[in-house]
Amino acid sequence: MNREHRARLASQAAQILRENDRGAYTVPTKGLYPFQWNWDSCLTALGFASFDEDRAWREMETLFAHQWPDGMVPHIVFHQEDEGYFPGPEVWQTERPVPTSGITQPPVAGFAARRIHERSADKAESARRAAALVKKIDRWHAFLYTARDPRREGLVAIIHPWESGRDNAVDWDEPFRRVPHEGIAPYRRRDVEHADPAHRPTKEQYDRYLWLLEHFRHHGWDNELLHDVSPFRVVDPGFNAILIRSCADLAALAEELGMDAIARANRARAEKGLKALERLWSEAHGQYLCLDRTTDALIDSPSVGGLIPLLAAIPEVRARALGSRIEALGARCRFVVPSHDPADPRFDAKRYWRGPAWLIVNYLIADGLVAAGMDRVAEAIRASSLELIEKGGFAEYYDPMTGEPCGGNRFTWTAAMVLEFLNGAARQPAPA
Ligand code: 9WN
Repeated sequence: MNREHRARLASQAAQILRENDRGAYTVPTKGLYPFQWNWDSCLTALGFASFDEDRAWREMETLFAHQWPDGMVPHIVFHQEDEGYFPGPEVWQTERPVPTSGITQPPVAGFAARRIHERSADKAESARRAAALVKKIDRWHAFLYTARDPRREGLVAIIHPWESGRDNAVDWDEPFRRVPHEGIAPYRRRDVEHADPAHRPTKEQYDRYLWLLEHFRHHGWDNELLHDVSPFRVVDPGFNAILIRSCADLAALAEELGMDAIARANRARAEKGLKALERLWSEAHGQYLCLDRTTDALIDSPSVGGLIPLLAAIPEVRARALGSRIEALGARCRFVVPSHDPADPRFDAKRYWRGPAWLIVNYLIADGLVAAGMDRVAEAIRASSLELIEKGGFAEYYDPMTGEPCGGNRFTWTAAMVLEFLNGAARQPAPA
């Protein structure tokens, strides 16, 4: 790709960020998702950082202004009314000053904050803004390692599939059997009015999402109770690896800013988490798997959640095995990285998190591959990602077999990841 070509893609990506910018936060895309989402915002901040550092920090500051008193950072902040999304604030009823959802999402904030600070031009201003966020991110990490790890195992559980960010992954099929799907209030989905229903979760899955929401609401959104009362408690290697990496990055950032107690606490969390992650390794699959905390058994589902641990400082032998796994997946798909293994009969090329490729996941995995010295595999992911954009525009996700764009379009975090790929993540080797 020549310089002009790269500049054109970068300017299209920046244009999408501006289009979805609501001043102090961005919406993931117009129509389908009209509010602020947690991990979308933190990854989007990375995109902003390449052309507007102030705006990058503001994106994260806005999200953290809605942190709960117990430390949780909600997965959606409903900044303004909008009928276009279900379930809205009237369903969640979390009684927050500005309405929010009552569950969380993958904690990428520590990772993003360190990266933005590292690249900042105005170090003094960046240090000031980073320091305020570091305290809040530390409280979020402390929340996760208590409320979602009550037995202090070093692994946190998610209590709702939406918390994983991979809503309808095959990973949840088995534990979802234990979640009732009857007796919930009648509702009307809005997502299927904006996107092709064949690309979205099924009605039965939505019924169960809603059952869990009503169950937690019935328990007053009290995080001291929710882990134990939830029939859905799953340890996701993706969520945990993101948390471990964010703890390690927060520790490094805090150290640089002279916040030693926070640095020590997060380093200890990362070390304990890394050791505990071994429990999720499957020799048979050559990757990590989810663990069902209600049965203490691994879930037989080779999804991309088990490849995301590349992002954490896992042992070299594990990183090599995951690199080979990604190469094997590459041989089965035209575009990488599929969210589920196509060799598994449950793979569905267009249905959301059951097969499609997502640029944010590609970015996180490519970052880990570079750190582990597997530049060639990282470069294949980067090239595949940019080719998907060239062919299908800035979509929410893509069919990994055909490259067909799926879900919403002109998508914010997809655009942010394009800026990241163009600006250096999984950097192309210098021409000889
Ligand atoms: C529920 C916003 C979010 C992403 C998630 C993605 C999808 C929401 C939905 O969209 O989830 O949180 O309604 O489908 O799965 O990862 O953060 O882009």
